[in-house]
Amino acid sequence: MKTVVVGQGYVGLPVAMRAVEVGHDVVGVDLDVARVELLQSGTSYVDDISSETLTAALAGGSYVATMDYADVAGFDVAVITVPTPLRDSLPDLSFIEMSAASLAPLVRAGSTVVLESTTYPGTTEELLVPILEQGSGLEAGTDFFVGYSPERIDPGNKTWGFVETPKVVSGINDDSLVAVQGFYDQLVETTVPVSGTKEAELTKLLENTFRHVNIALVNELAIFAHQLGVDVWESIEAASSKPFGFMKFTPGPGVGGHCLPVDPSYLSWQVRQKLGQSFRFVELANDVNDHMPDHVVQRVVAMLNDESKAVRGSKLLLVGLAYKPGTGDVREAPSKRIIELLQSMGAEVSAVDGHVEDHRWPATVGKIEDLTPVVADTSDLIVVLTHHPELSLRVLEETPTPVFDSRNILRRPGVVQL
Ligand code: SAJ
Repeated sequence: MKTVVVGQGYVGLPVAMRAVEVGHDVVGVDLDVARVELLQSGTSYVDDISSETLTAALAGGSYVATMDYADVAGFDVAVITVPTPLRDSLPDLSFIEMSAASLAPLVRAGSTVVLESTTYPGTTEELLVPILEQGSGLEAGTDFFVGYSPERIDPGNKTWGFVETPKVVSGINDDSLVAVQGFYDQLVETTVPVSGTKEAELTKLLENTFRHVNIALVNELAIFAHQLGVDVWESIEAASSKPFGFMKFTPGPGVGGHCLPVDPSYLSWQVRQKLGQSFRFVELANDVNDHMPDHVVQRVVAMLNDESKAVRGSKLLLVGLAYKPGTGDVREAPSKRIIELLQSMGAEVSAVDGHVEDHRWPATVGKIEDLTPVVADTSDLIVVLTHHPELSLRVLEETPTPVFDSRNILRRPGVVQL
């Protein structure tokens, strides 16, 4: 079986490698020449895929990385795993459109095309199908099959990898569902069929909107609990003792990454576009989460003020820039807005984060290689934003420098919690 995976990022490459593992001939397509060159050289840039796995796939002749759709000809199944970002706060489906237009002429009778990218309900049937039909001259659902299966890749998750995570599958009609489910049944342990592609598209948006809204809830709770003099962290921990009907979320300096700050807005955009109504939960969650960096800065200013220090000229040390622990990904990370605000007030900002590579490091922020006692003691204030697993807390436990802890990892006098 010849499988094509369009988009070789943190979602597409694991799909491609799994297809290789189950015996498919796989073509990985990406429009980023640097990525294709790295893949062709056997160098993986995706945390969950080792270069050894990639090299073995290349050596075995069952994987090719390319920018050239000529290599795609004769495919049986094509999986589209391209980004669906926001552009000026609006959904940007251009990568799906370009991929579909490139695939369409190569669709044959009996082919299957599956979309995995996160998008609003209706995209598969209203955007993808017409492009494929127009470019192939064939009829979707009859001559070839089309479906939607949301990605659930959680980078770095050692428990729930691609194979172990149940995969929701759908088709534009029954024959398409059979084709799509048949494909994924070869790759993953469990497939979860739903009646239509719109239900599958909504499933993914529900999963991430659920998180986004609940994170916003505890963020707003944290703001009010602080003003009320109540320890919200202790209450969240206590609520977590409830063995049913509760799911723990924790406050933070904001919501980063390529999923949560983006996906729910696809839902609220569609509701506004198609129904002329506002999806208030999403818009409120966006507002609360987007303003957490401003709240962190307000708390930092108050702590400096308690020390009779102005922000201007203060040496501030940020611990953690990435959007969550264990990754060097700084996309939409709260640290970006926090840095902007602090530097606009004249603070001298440096940071320590061993996960963030140089090419992703903010140009105006001093890079601290190692969190030593001297570094901590010579700062005017320390702000904990992300708690990477390997971060040694000893220096933070022992320094006399005040610490603003947005992740509740320290409990001692002189440390102020979010
Ligand atoms: N965050 C909080 N409090 C929380 C949880 C998260 O402030 O209680 C913040 C994080 O610090 C981060 C942001 O929210 O800045 C997003 O965190 P996340 O844990 O949701 O991590 P993501 O963005 O990598 O989300 C991915 C999603 N996976 C996919 O979209 C396939 C999400 O659906 C997963 O549930 C999530 O990983 C996961 O479970 O780790």
